[in-house]
Amino acid sequence: MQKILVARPIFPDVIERLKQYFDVDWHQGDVLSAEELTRRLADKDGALTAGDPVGAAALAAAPRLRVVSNMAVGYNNFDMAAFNASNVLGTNTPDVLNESTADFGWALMMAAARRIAESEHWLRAGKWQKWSYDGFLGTDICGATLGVIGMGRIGQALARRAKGFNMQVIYHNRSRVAPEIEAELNAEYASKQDLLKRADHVVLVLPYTKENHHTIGAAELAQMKPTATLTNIARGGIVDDAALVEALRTKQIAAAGLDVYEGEPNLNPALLSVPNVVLTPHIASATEATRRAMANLAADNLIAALGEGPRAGRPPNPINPEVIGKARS
Ligand code: 8YV
Repeated sequence: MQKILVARPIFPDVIERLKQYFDVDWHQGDVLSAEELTRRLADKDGALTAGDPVGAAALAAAPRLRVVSNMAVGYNNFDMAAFNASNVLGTNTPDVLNESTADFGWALMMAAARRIAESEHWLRAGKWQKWSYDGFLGTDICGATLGVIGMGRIGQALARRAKGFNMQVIYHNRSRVAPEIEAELNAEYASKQDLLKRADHVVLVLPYTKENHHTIGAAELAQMKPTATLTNIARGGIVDDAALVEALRTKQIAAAGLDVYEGEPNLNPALLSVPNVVLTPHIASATEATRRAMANLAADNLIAALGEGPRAGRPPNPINPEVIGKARS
């Protein structure tokens, strides 16, 4: 039997599925350190990760390893140049999380715009004595302009929901989406600068790459409206968190909603003392149904990539399909 590592606690029934095909080394404790992950990968043919960094050193130390299946759509934790150089396949879990993640983007955006977390904390602290005409005034969603940065599958699902709120949708992306998608979403392409100036609510849904590092920093925040909100459901590092803290403190923008952070789970401590930001612990895809679908898809990818099951040799979501069938190097 081929050997695999499952680097994280996941649904036990998915582990049972994997055990039908493989000798499973299941790590259920704290997140593995880089050294420990490398050590546990050394004798494995495949692995299932969820955001764990896998780079050249780990691959070099695991000569049998042929596939690493990430239980996430984002795969910035994989050094894909190293995967390609070693002919190791990477796989991810796109699509199954689009709707849950888009729902969550709206929840976070609306919570920020309508000051839900901030007012709840105030209420819980026993500060509610009387109604006041100017208590927790927020920014409207309905009829406002939504600015989506990153118009991939999740960005599109997010934009699709804007119709019900009678919003104008503008978007920025590496390249324009197909005209029929623009028409369906009633979305107008805009330069990043134009979008930042015009949007009432900016939502980030782009993958993390070197080029996207600090897509939103001090200069970009300075271009936004003082009534605007910023929501990040993409990846830490796309926003310069220190610059955001400053912009929120000085009310350069009205509010923010963050699900992801630079250096998470160790977020910038200054964020904790800023009232006008809603903070959630990377849970945009976290519904029971979606996380189950992601875990099963990650398992499907692993099983197929290692030549087992009904799709043997044809994993559904290869990131670098060009290495399929090539010998390990
Ligand atoms: C994952 C995510 O739960 O899919 C992604 O890219 O950010 C989340 O849905 C998280 O990355 C853990 O793998």
